[in-house]
Amino acid sequence: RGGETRVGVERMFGLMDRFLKSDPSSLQKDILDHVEYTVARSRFSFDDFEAYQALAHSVRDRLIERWHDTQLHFKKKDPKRIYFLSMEFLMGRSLSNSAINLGIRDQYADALKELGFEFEVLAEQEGDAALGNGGLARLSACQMDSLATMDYPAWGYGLRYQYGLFRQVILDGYQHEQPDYWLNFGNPWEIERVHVTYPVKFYGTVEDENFNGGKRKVWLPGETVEAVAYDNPIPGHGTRNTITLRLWAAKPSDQIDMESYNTGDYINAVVNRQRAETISSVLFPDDRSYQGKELRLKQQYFFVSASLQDIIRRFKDSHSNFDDFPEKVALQLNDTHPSLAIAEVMRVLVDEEHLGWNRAWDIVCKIFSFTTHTVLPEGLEKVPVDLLESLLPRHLQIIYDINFDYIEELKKRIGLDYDRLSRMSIVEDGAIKSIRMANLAIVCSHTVNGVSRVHSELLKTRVFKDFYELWPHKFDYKTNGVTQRRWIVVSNPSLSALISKWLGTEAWIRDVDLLAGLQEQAANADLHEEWRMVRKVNKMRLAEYIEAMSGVKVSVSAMFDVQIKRIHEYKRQLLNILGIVHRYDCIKNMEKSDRTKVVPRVCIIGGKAAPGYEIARKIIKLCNAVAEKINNDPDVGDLLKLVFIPDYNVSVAELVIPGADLSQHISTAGHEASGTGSMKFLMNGCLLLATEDGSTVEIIEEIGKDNMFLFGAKMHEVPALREKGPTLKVPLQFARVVRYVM
Ligand code: 4GP
Repeated sequence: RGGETRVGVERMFGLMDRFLKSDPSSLQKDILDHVEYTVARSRFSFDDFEAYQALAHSVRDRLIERWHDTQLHFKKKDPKRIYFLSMEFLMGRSLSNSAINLGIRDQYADALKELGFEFEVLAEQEGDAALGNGGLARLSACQMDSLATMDYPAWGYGLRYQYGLFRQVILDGYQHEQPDYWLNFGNPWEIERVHVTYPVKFYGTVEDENFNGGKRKVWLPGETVEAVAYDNPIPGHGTRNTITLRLWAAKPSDQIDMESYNTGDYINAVVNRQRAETISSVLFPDDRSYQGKELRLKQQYFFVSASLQDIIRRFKDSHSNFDDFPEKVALQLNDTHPSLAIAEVMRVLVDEEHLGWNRAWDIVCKIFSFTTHTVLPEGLEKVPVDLLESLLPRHLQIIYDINFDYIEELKKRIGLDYDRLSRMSIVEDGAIKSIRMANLAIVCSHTVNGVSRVHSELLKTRVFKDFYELWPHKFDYKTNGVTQRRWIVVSNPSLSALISKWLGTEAWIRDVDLLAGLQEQAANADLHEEWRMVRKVNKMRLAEYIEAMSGVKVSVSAMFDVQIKRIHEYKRQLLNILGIVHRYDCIKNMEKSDRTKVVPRVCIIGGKAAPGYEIARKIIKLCNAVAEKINNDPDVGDLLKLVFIPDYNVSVAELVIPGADLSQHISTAGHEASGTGSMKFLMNGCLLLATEDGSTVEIIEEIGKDNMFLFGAKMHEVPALREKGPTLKVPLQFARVVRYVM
C-alpha cells in the first residue's frame, strides 16, 4: 500500500502545475473556469459582478499558492513569530491590492480587455471590508501589508464581524445608520477553515481541587462557544511572503444541552444555541465609549482565547516544553482591547500546562508589548469587576493575584505613597470597582509604544507618568506610517506610473525612502506639467463622484480643500465649517470687482459620527445645512461650494485623496495621538493645513514649515486658552451661522 501511495503522490505532483501561469490566455481560461465552476454561470453570459467574482477567485488561487509556500517555509524555519492582536482591521477592498502585490495586475487587465471587461470597472464591484472604526483599524491594515512585504513571519488575529462599521446615509442633512451586512454577496478573499476551531468558555465557577498534595484552582465554565477560523491571505509586494490575517467567527458548540432536548423543547434549544453567533455578529461603532458592556467583553475574550489556543498549539507542534516560548512568540496588543490575553496566558500556563506561577509570570513578562492609540485618560478602558467576575471568574482571580504581587513590589520601590499606589493599581476602587486594562497592559508588557514622538512624550509626562518614572526603559514610540502600495499604487495609478518613470525604477514601491530621489527633479517643468495633468484627471474623477453622490456640480479648476476623518470635537470639523461660513460671508460682502481675486474653492468634508455622539451628529447636520445655503446661492457660484461626502470609508478615501489640493488636519494641539490621513495626502502631493499635533510635528521636520500651512495654537498654549474660555469672536461667528443657515 505504501508503494501505491507514493505513486499516487507522484501522480498528483505531475498533474499540478507548480505555479499557476500568468500569461493572458492562462488568465482568461482561469477566469472563465471560475465563471463556470465557482460562480456557476455560463461562460457565455455573466455580468460585471459575476466577472468580478471569477476574477477574485482567480487572484485568490495565486494567493493561496504563495500562502502555502509561506506556511511551509516558516514551519521548517521555526522563527520567532509576531502575533498582532487587534479587535479592528479596516482592510477596504482587496482585488487591486492583491493583484498589484502579486505583480500581475496589468496581465489581468490585458486578459480582461480581450474578454470585453475593464479591470477598474470590475474592481468597483467589490464592497469594503470595514471591520473597524478609524485610524487604529486602518493602521492595523497598513501594518499587515508592510509585515508581509518586509518578509516577517507575522500573523494578524481579530474578529470576523458579520456586520462591519455602519453605512452612513444622509437624510434631510442628518446621519442615519444602516447595517453593513458585508458578507451578503460572499467574500472570495477569505478561506473558511472548518477544521481550525477551538472551544471558548465563559461564566461558571472556580473550585479548589486537590493536586500533588496541595490545592489548585479549577474553572468550571458554564457556557462553551466554538471559534471557527477564517483566513485572509495578505500578500507582500515583490516577495512570495504571504501572511495570514486569521479572523474568528462564533458558532454554537457541538456540546449539546441534553436537558432542553430531553424536555422536548427542541426549538428553544436550537434558538439558544444559535445565540452564540451574536458574539462575532457586530462591530461596536462607538470608538472608545463602550465601557462596561458585556457583549464587548465577550468579544474581547472570545478572540483572545481562540487566538492563544491557536498560537500555543502551533508552538507545541515543534516544542515539548515552554522554555523557548519567549524566543518564538511575540504578542503585540493593539491598544488595550486584547489585554485579557495577559490573564489568559497565565491561566493556560498555570492551570492547564501546570507551570509554577513564577515561571509563567516570567514568560508573560517577556512576550507582550502594548501600543496605545489615545492621549485621553478617559479613553482608557475599564472593566467593572462584577462583570468580569461573572463572565470570567478565573481571570479575575488571576488579575487580582498579578496585582497583589505587583503592588507588594511597588511598595518596596516607592514606599507607602497611598495616592500613587492607588493610581497605579490595576484595580480601581470606587463607586464601581473596575479593572484598568491599560495598567494591566503596562505592568505585564516589556514595551509600551506611543504612535508618534509627541504622543510618547504625553504618555511619559501625563497619561502614564507614574509608570514612566518607575520603568522608563519600557517606554518607546514608533511613529505611525501608511503603505504607499495602497495609498499611491492602488489609489493613484497615474501618479504611480509618473513616479516610476521619473525615478527610473519601481523599487520605491517596496522602499518608500527612495521617493526622496524625486528631489533631484524638483525644478523640472516637464515633471510639474505631468504631475498637474495627473491631478487634473483625479479631480475630474472626484468631481463626477461628488455630482453622483450629492448632485452638486463642482468646477475642477477650483481648489479642492478636503477634511475627511471620523467626526470628533477634537478634530474640529466645526471650526472648518465656521471658517467656511466666514469665507462665504466675506465673498458676499465683497465688491464685485474684488471677487476676481478670490481663488474658487470646493470644500469637501466626510466622516462618520459615532451613533451615540450627539454633538458629532449635529456637526454633520450643520455641515449639510451650510452646504445647502452656499451651494444654492447663484451670487456666489463657483467661488465657493461645500460638499459633505456620505459614507466615508477606505474606498472613498482612495478616490478623494488623489484629487485633493489642500487637506486639513486641525485637531486641537495635544489631542491627536498621531494622525495618518496627513501622510496619505502628502504622498499624493497634496498641501497640508495642519496644527502642530501628533505626527505633524515630525512631518514638519521632514518637509519644513515653508512647505505647509501651519495653523493654530501650540500644545503648550492650549491650557491657558482653555482657562480663559471663549473669546467674543466665537459667539459672533455663531450668530452669522445662524443668520445664514436658519
Ligand atoms: C487613532 C488616533 O486617534 C490617531 O491619532 C492615530 O493615528 C491612530 O489611532 C493610529 O494610531 N485612534 C483610534 C482609536 O482610532 O480608536 O483610539
